[in-house]
Amino acid sequence: MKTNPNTKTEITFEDFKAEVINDYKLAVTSRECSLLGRREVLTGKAKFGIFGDGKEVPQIAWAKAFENGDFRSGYYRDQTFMMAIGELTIEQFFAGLYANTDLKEEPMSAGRQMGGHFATHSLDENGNWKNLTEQKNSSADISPTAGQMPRLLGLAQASKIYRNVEGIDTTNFSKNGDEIAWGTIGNASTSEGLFFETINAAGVLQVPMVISIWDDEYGISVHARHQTTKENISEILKGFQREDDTNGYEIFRVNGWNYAELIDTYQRAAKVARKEHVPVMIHVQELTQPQGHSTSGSHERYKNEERLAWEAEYDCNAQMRQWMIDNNIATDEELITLEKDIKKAVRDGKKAAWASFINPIKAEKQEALSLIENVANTSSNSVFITKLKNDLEAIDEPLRKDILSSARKTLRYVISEDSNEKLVLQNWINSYIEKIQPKYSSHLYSESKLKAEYQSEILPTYSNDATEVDGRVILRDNFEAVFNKYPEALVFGEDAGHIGDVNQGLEGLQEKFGELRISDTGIREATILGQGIGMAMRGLRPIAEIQYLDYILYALQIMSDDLATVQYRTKGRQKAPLIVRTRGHRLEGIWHSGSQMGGILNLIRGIHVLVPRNMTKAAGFYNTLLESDEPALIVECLNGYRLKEKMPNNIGEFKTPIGVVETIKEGEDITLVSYGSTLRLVEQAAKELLEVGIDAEIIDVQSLLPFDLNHDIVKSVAKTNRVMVIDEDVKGGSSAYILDQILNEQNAFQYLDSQPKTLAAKPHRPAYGTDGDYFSKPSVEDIFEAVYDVMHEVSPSDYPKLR
Ligand SMILES: Cc1ncc(C[n+]2csc(CCOP(=O)(O)OP(=O)(O)O)c2C)c(N)n1
Ligand SMILES: [Mg+2]
Repeated sequence: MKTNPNTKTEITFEDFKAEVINDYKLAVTSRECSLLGRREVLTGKAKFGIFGDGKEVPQIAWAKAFENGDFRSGYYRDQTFMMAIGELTIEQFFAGLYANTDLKEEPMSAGRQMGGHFATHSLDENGNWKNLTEQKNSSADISPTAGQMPRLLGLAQASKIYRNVEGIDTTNFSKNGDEIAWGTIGNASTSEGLFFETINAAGVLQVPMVISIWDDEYGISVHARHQTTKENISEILKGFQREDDTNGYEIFRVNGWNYAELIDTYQRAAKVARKEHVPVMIHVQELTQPQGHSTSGSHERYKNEERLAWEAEYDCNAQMRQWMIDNNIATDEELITLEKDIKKAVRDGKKAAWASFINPIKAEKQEALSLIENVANTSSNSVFITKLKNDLEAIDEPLRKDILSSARKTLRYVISEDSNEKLVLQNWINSYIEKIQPKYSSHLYSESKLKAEYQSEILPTYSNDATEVDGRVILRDNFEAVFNKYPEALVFGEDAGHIGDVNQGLEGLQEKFGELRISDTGIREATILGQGIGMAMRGLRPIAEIQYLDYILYALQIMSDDLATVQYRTKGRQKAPLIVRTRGHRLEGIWHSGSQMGGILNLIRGIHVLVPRNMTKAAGFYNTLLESDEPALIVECLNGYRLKEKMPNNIGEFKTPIGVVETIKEGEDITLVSYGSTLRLVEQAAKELLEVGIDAEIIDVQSLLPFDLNHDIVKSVAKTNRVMVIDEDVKGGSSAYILDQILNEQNAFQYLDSQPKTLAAKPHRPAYGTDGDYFSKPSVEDIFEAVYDVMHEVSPSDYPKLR
């Protein structure tokens, strides 16, 4: 049997034996980790555990086919695979369970994710790409079932791009596009729409993706008969099998306890996918779950005696063990000794992991104790403080919460006392929070030198004879410059290819740059997003187009759960600088007016949200983002494509800064804050307000996330002493977000002479037609009257009641 695809000759029986024994060792080590891991949760040392027991053997077979440069996009059962590729040690496994915040101890997420969520490092400590072709890669897991699927598609597509698009520097990312993206998913999770959407898309795109379905017949307690038609996912997906004259899949079925067949299957799967770029599905059946789903329950509640007996017999490790004995690879006695040694190694690893988790915290506890004691010794409330100290001291295995909570409570007993000891404790608490908080809060955004905020503005410049063109022409010409400048940039979406998008911002570009870079996709927003995430994780610069902002809701789950958390959940060791392009605001009707900004803003912290008021600003944002390493959503104004703008002569070069507002009209009486399409109405209302003697200042936010980094809005409010936020989202949506920023982040309250106001749309979706819009969203008259009312309150005599 060949177990290494690169080995041309058959290996000797002795070599083969050694390899099998090694594999078995790994399977047993992983199993011991699962067993002990569960105990750690049940005894309270860890909070939650979800393990890979019952899925060990197929993962070992898979790891043999997994090469440097390949990527995994999987789920919480894959611990054995991670161990097999050398990316998870026993200590690291337990460090994850304990939530060790030290990335060196817990490289998956520095304790941010619960155990069982795996990742490798694509970036070094400064945020620079490592050479991904020289390591085995795992994109960082997320918990939502099937959420790994859209990204998997993009990881696979990257190989196709690297193989077929010329001019890209592939050094760190690809060798001739030979990399496979390997996915895993549980049988029950194949019920999710994301699974089916991805399967179809990969069949269309013909990308090197191998998806393994770990089938244990259950999804927690729910049996396959409630999950899958015919209770068999590969049976119902048979139609995807490629035929002589069609695209499609290679589909394999194999039993998860059959070591030899598994190895053979994975080798064959790898060959097809790697060479031919054909997607492969491996349905791994007859798997078990020896300890049940997770530490939250026990499977005896829902599996009958017969099933439990079957699971005991067909446990993949037990089957492999028996196979080894039957084939004279090892004796029962030898295996007993081996298993005993492994038990000890896992126990030792667990102990070491616990020590490295708890010892630093114990040291912090000692520091706090001595400072609290010092305060107690000098305070008239010594009794109470000493009790706090004793309570903390009694906690043998403290958490940071215990330490900080005791220290902070101590201060309450010395509110009206002054002492040096109190000062020392106050300073310690402040510096402790400063030191510890980033362990939990850093890297929501990039912390590298390529952070988008660091890109400075380059203004558009104009020649004397600059012509006025439709806004979409500026975008189009800018995109052309972008695709010339960055061979790794590509755009895809519904109608984005052949016709150059529904508003022709990409007109003619497919002819210039080819179908791989300017592409049409199916109608499948979630996987359009996933394509972008996966390709961005492999060094490309994708622009994923969502045709209308209204339909981003289909992709919002993936943006929120996956894209927005990439940097955070890996503590900066992976990135996906994807640009999501969409268009919205102020068109027609319930599903074509794109105003749901509040929902979006609150769900995608971690992604920049940019709302340019015209196409020159929009083009400038693309140029800024392509020089940075962060994901962003750009919402182009739907009604701006045909409005005239002056054509700049530094197309592709000018940059709109991130997080910087712009004052588009100066005024004395009130600051009006808005963005996007609504600004045009605000400008009109401001003109009309001038006629009645009200001089409003107008600020275009431009960038909702990040928001006004220079705090320019409060400077305006300090001058006008009044503020109103106007937008077309519902009340409590983005206007509430903006007002919160102005009041709580910028402390504008101290400058206000009038109540700060928001003016937003009606709570229902916008009705169709001109009147539908007028009676649904803020109109020029609404804005005029709202502002006038504020001034009426200030001076009823100057501004008598309108109505
Ligand atoms: C979107 C979503 N819904 C529900 C859950 C809760 N949940 C976690 S695992 C799971 C069952 C998954 O079963 P399966 O896909 O068969 O994987 P297995 O655990 O059996 O390996 C469920 C319902 C979740 N994590 N995400
Ligand atoms: Mg299952």
